Amino acid sequence: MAYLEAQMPIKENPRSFWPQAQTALVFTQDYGSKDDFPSAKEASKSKLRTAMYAKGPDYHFWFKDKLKLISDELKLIFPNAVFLPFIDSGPLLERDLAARAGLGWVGKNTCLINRKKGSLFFIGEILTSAPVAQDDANLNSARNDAYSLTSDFCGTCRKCIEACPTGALTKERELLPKKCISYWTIESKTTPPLDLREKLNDWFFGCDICQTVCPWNQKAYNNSLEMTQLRDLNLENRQLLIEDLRFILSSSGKKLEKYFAGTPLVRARPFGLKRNAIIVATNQNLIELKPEISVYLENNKLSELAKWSLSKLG
Ligand code: B12
Ligand code: SF4
Ligand code: SF4
Repeated sequence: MAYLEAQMPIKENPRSFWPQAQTALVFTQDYGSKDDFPSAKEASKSKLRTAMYAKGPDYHFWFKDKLKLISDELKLIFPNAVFLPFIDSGPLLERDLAARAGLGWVGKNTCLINRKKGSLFFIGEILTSAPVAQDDANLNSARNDAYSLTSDFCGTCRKCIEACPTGALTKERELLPKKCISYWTIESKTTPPLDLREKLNDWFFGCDICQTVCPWNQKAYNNSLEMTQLRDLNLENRQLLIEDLRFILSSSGKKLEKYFAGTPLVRARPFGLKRNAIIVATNQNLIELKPEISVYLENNKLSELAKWSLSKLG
């Protein structure tokens, strides 16, 4: 993630790149209930354990489209102003902007948390040259509201830090990406170090643990969020998981790209999907997949992982 460092000067001062930016309008958008998305219904049949945000279509498109629509409406009202929508990939500190907009506080798990909504939402923003017109009295009361909203409501709780299986939350509000399951299953272009592999458990793409253990999310979702570290599969689900993983291990890169097109999972690319499949199969002790994994003994980038896996599977 070298881009994070390269983008730092713009993140520190967005106006250095967009001198016309006067205001940031900050939005949050729930991941969406699975039923909202026909393709997500398909995905929910899968037994691959993916982070909740990745169960629907790729938010980079649908959330950006929504921000574009709002920008178009605003342009009608402020024809001389510039409106620039961003979601995720822009060089902006989105959680920081959202906290400053009064949408929540940065929790000890480093996520932006809202007292009513929890943290299971995306953040997007529109930078604009239009100054927000407010008289002094309104501005002061808005500021007061924002400050009371952004107070830290973590208190003495440390559930997220204690539950993180890899110790990625090294201290309050500090995350070491190189230990985070989300990094190793989504962003990384290599295989994880030996000491982390078993800790990745059955996470195929992303990780939700430090959010699902959070009382603010349990409250927002009426205590319905799954919190298990490693799923205990019944026979039927075990068989279904084997089929999902077999498909990934035995499909060509092109086939996988086509299959996952339009979902967040394409970001891991075929290499990442196959790497993740080998790790999940090993951690779930799916010995039935040994023939499919053996094929990767000859693969430049995955042979060491395949060897590790086969030695574990016996
Ligand atoms: C790189 C990245 C990752 C990396 C590294 C994460 C990291 N901590 O930096 C990895 C791959 C590990 C990752 C994981 C996840 N990510 Co991510 N990620 C990003 C991305 C693209 C950049 C983050 C960044 O700039 N990091 C660099 C450091 C310097 O910035 P920072 O950690 O944000 O810290 C700043 C602020 O937090 C602030 N801050 C810190 N403490 C405090 C305290 C106070 C009081 C205030 C005001 C500010 C403040 O100051 C810090 C320095 O400026 C953002 C999108 C974006 N453009 O912001 C999404 C983003 C942060 N990710 C998001 C999500 C959903 C996730 C996952 C939940 C996905 C998953 N389920 O697997 C996990 C969560 C892991 C976790 N516990 O945070 C959402 C967060 C939504 C939310 N409610 O908070 C974002 C905003 C994407 C989006 N547009 O919705 N992610
Ligand atoms: S996403 Fe998972 S691995 Fe990353 S900090 Fe949270 S609990 Fe730890
Ligand atoms: S689990 Fe507890 S400490 Fe962690 S973010 Fe939620 S409230 Fe804060």
